[in-house]
Amino acid sequence: MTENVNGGLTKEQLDFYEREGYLVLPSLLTPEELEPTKEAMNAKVSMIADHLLKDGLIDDPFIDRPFEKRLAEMFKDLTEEDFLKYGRSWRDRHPGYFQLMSNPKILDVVESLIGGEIFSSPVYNTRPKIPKVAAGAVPWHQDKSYWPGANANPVITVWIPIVDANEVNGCLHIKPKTHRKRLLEWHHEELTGTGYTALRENQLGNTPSVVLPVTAGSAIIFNDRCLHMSTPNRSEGVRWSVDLRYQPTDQDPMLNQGVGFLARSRKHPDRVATLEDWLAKRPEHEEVPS
Ligand SMILES: O=C(O)CCC(=O)C(=O)O
Repeated sequence: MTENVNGGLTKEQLDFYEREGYLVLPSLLTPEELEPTKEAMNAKVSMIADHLLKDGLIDDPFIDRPFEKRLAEMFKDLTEEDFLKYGRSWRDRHPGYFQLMSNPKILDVVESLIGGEIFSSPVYNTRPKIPKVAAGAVPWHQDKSYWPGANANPVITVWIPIVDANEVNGCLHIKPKTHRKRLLEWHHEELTGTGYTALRENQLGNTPSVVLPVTAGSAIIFNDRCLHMSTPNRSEGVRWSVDLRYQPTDQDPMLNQGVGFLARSRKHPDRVATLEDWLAKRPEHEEVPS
């Protein structure tokens, strides 16, 4: 594979993405680069442990358990409802997430796809997928179903597992070549009560799906038309992941979803958001007129 001296995607990778609608970048981030994200996740897990202790639901905060086990063990003897009180996915404004969203390696990849004026979407999720919680599994959908009216095309998802993701703990599945589809008519999933947007079997087409097991720190890139899903976690640990989203700055910043930030600007590097801007949700860093 030809190396790209600028750090972004190679021609082969770009061709694959264009053709198949997704791309796997094995080991994009080092364990050191994942540390701040883990710190953000650990901070939330410790807060939840404190609540559960206070409510008398656990008598041990499982403080000595490894990162990939602690949250699962805290909820092992509790109910799905106990877990979902804290949300099926999290969007905390912790510096660790800003550091990840601003990682130059990720931005180089995104720049290869959409150019050097990059807006980091307010829609980013931490997914603490634990065993036995139905809301951890995500039905077939297009991300665009969550912002059907937005003038944003394409929104690029960068999906990063913080532990190895595989078929046992519920990795991503993707339908190749669906990235140019229009937005399909979706419904709210009813079986498990998650309310996720979902597609019916007869809308999925004949293309076989691909299962994408990847190691921690790898990245899976796809756009908001590409059909994807993930299966339940049948392991004993947590399938930790984050999904980040980026789009060109001249598109809808989707204020109804929250406040994003200017992650990279080749034209106006001085306007790129700092951690302080992001923590303060400063709107002037949402979009830069070109
Ligand atoms: O992480 C998952 O299990 C599902 C992710 C997903 O559906 C998304 O990022 O849009």
